[in-house]
Amino acid sequence: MTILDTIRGPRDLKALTEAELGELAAEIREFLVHAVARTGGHLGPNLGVVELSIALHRVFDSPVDRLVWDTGHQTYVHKLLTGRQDFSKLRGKGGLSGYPSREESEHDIVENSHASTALGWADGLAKARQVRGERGHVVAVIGDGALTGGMAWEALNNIAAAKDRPLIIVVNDNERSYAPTIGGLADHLATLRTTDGYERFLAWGKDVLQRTPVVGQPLYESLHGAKKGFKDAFAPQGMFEDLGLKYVGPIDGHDMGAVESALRRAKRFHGPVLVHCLTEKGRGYEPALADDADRFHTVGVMDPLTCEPLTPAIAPTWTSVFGDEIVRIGAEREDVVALTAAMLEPVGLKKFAEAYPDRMWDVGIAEQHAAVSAAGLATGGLHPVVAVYATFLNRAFDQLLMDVALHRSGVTFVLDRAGVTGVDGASHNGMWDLSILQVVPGLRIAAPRDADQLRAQLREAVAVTTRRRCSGSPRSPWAPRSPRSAGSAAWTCCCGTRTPTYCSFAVGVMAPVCLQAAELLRARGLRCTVVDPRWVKPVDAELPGLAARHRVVAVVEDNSRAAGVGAAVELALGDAEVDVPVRRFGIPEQFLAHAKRGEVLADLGLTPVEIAGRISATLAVKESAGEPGPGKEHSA
Ligand SMILES: Cc1ncc(C[n+]2csc(CCOP(=O)(O)OP(=O)(O)O)c2C)c(N)n1
Repeated sequence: MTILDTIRGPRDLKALTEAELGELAAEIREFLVHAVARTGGHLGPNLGVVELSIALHRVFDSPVDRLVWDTGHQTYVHKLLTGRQDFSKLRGKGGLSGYPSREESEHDIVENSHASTALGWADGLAKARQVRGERGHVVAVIGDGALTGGMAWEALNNIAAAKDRPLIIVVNDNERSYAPTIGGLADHLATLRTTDGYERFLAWGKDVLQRTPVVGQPLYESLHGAKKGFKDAFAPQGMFEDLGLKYVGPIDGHDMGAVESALRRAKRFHGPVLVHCLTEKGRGYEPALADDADRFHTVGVMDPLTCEPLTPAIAPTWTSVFGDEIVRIGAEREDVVALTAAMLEPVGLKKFAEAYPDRMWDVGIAEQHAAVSAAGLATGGLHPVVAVYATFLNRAFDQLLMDVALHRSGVTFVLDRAGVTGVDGASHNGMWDLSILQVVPGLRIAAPRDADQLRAQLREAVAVTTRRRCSGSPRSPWAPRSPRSAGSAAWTCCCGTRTPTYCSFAVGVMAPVCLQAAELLRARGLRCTVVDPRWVKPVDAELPGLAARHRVVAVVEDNSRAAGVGAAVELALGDAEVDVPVRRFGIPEQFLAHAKRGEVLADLGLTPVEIAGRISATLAVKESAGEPGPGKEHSA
């Protein structure tokens, strides 16, 4: 039996000896490598927080003390220490979530995996404690990457304002998001990292000066209360202390004793305090440490010894299709520039960055800034391409609306991982973009159905906005969206006949699903037209006329049914006085549990069989109501 086997909850950690704790850390790393290799998931970030997670659970009493993990991708160790050791179905249907989950455990508070929110949550939790007169600590753990997000700074501003409200911020500084963290904050953390002078000086002062007769104690006290300028001579605590936070660090995040003693000091402090821990992403696993591109931030199913992938490679991925095409466009067009919010490689911009380093910016986890900066770049005469995961564009909605669209800035947003993404769970599905973006005036949205369309529509987006700019007419943002799944959903045929019964508008990768549904219905004698509208916003002016020649219109999208393309089509038909019923196939208003994309789509009824069944049921109802039957001539 291993020590890990004996850990049923945080209490079991408290009695362990130093040697046992070291052994436990090694066992956890071994466990993580093998478990995550079997299912895929976040490996590097978790290998980096083994000691930190153990120390947090030894020093604090979760769930009475509140531990909030920013982003939550680094909570596998926390899960292991809080009674969740069955990783066999991690991120799979019915298995553990890849992020914190309230359903799973009372130790999990925040399950939103969008970065930079932990400090805001902690601020609220600490205020609630104060107002209700409750005891207990509030601790937020945030990475140096997440700390680049503007929300983190808004929270810091508020947290620092209450000098008497205890709140502990642990900065897990591994110097990286996926890639190394860059920017002014990263530079500042780097400076702090190299200088533990002040804390050491104080420790030395306490030890030596307090033993020095007569002048020792007063001198120590005056040094301890010294002004910041003096402190800066020993260590540039700068920013955090200027804000009004007590700064403790930097601490070696893999020295469990040092982390524990820093956390105990922080716990005794009656105000906001920041503990700066230095950790190593991928710690203890050689293949990860050797991969400086992203230190195994996320891995697929792989052999833990060779790191060879064990699932068939998807080639080419949508991301790589975009990545290659944008490099070609970059060669033809010097005004095309690109931005990423700390996800250079995941969104496919690495090759562009290598080819045109002066035309590429990683802005940190700062989607809002990316959008506004892009508006500035466009106004300055360039054509910015902002590549983000669809789910993270939610963050930048106001900026897209007010700074990009209102100013008719020629910006192309490329929405990676649009639609149902599956295993990353509720917060990672890109299932809202087609709804929230419907209301943005002037914005055009493409939903490419395959790799060729993605290339073509990316070019249309970049070219048209530029042409408009040259001609002096209004520019507008464009947003091609592409899913996570393979980029080879070939558009093979269209089942249109002389007198089609129903018309199906297939949004992007739902095209093959619609074609298969059409085949099933055709076998039952129902004739149909399947349409790929390509640009799903605005609704093509010809679509109402086309719809009018059918008895039912079905819109199939892997986006929310509320306010999505289906709703827009319905509106367009209504405006054109076309009285044909629209059936919206999409995602109901709910958050989706983690499972494979195919499983999620099946549960939602977004399969050819389900769609065909529902369309034929609608037609049957119409027929029994006395309308012309399938195949009969119908005039709308
Ligand atoms: C708003 C938002 N944008 C992008 C991401 C994608 N993302 C997940 S983890 C991560 C890097 C986080 O870096 P850091 O906070 O330093 O944690 P580490 O992985 O290094 O432990 C990013 C960019 C996200 N989760 N949320």
